[in-house]
Amino acid sequence: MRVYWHSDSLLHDPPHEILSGRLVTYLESPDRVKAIEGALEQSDAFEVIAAETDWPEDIKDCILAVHSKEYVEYLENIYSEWTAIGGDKSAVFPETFQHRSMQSFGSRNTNSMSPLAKPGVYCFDLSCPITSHTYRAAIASVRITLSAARYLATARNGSPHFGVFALARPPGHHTQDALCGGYCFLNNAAIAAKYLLEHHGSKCIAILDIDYHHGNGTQQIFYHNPQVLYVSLHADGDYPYFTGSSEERGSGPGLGYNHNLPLPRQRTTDDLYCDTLRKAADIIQDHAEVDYLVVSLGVDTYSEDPICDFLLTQACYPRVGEIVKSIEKPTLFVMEGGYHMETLGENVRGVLLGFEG
Ligand code: Q9C
Ligand code: ZN
Repeated sequence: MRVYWHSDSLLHDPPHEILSGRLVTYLESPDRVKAIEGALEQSDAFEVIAAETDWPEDIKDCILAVHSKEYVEYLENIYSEWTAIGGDKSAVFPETFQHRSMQSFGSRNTNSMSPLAKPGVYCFDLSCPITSHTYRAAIASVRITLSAARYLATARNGSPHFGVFALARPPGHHTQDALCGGYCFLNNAAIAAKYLLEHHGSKCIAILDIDYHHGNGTQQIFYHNPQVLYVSLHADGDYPYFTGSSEERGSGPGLGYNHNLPLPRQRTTDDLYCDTLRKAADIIQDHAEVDYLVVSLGVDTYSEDPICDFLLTQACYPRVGEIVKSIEKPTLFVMEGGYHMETLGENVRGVLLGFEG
């Protein structure tokens, strides 16, 4: 299986985040990519390739098909604006959040706002510090994902379960059209889905999100869109807290194209997880019009993950890959979360080898 990565994605390296009120070392570290790459290189089954730096299609247009222009300009410029007025040089952090009850005077143009105010408009938590290199790393992450998507669309062989892995970082699934959070700045999976629809003649994409956390960003981006079927397995009642209920089914023309399968924290075992994943696979197979599968791959479902509460063992990951394979679609795996450094690489490898099986 081909694996795409890019060294620029390591440049995003904030010193800390605020987790449950504590200032802690940033969990979503560049070492994650190195650990995964190291594990994949140990197997002949993978070929690790650097993403193209010269993206022929305009990468900016692919991003703007998902994210607002104002938001992308914010990501690009906020670090220099913030440091120019004396903000801490290590990273931009929100100082306040624009609560919905503070919007009663209409939405002011954010251009006129203080650099101290803007993060409160474009960010929803304290896990998205923006450093001098964050924008460049986020663009690299998109580049990785689009290179993999293009390979999938152009080089797919006859095999019904042809797959490619985008070793993307920073992750993406918490980013909405104009809002970052949860270590995510640009929604790689969503941008890839749009790209396959707009540049490779796809009629319908399924996004299967198996990160531990609900992909509020991906859900929001496609909530009204029947061309993107979003199916998510995630922890009930955990971060990002306000989304992910099974009652969220999509809206307008998108009604019926959003499926949330929340699972209990502390009680989700290998068997319960795989049974539920098979239900997700059935939902996707009920939509015969799906021509590509994008998997938002998180392995923060592992029992020892430092911020998560499922009980999965390492033996579960090849089973997960096998169930994804059973969907029988050309499949783009996109890296999302997973924070237990000692097993991160092996667990990702387990899923991919289970798929190749
Ligand atoms: N107690 C991804 O896995 N902090 N993002 C959560 C939970 C943010 C996770 C705190 C977690 C974001 C891509
Ligand atoms: Zn996660």
